[in-house]
Amino acid sequence: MSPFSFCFYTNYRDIDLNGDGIVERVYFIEAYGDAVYICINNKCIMEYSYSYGIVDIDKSDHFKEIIAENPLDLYSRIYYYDGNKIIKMAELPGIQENFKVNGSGIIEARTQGNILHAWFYTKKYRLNRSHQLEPIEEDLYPMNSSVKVVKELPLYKSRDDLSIGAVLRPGEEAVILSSDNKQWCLIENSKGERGWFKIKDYSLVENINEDAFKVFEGLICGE
Ligand SMILES: [Ca+2]
Ligand SMILES: [Ca+2]
Repeated sequence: MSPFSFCFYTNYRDIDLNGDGIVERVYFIEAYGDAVYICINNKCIMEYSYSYGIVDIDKSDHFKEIIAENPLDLYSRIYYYDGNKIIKMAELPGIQENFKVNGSGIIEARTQGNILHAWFYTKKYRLNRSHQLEPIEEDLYPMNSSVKVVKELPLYKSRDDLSIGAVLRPGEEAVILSSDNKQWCLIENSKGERGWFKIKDYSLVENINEDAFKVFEGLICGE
């Protein structure tokens, strides 16, 4: 029985979360303000989510996981139940519809980039041996943003070689192919010439000390 059996509880589901053949009851209880308790049987933890889903991140283990989503602040917390405790696994950006779960042990989360403009990439998280989700860091993430060059931009040959290679000219079309999401972007013009530009302070292009929104047309303003 719930310790809050006198309270109104919502969104309940009966499901075996830890593979022991015994069904657990999952439900919400309203707390105060925006807070709720998310509960499994008689164990509850405070949350700020408005809905939850149950997924199977790794089909080869006995657990199913709970995604508690907060659509206002656009994050989700992932939990599992070990038969005794509700255990937090990770907090991911976005809500359920931003996630892809295919049972392989990896969650893919559509994630907004940290530099240049409002672009999105897929960030992957892997289940580790402690049944926690850890991010998989990648060297470069695809961006594929089409832009028009409005200010001449000399490009560095590589991230290790800051001599100038290709030069982008005003009026030409280009595609920002990828970024490390920290400071580097790889761009290619329509002639197939490639090079790198370096970003600091979100959108300042270090190569010419000019804001990217004055260098390119077609970037998307973030919030
Ligand atoms: Ca169970
Ligand atoms: Ca599983």
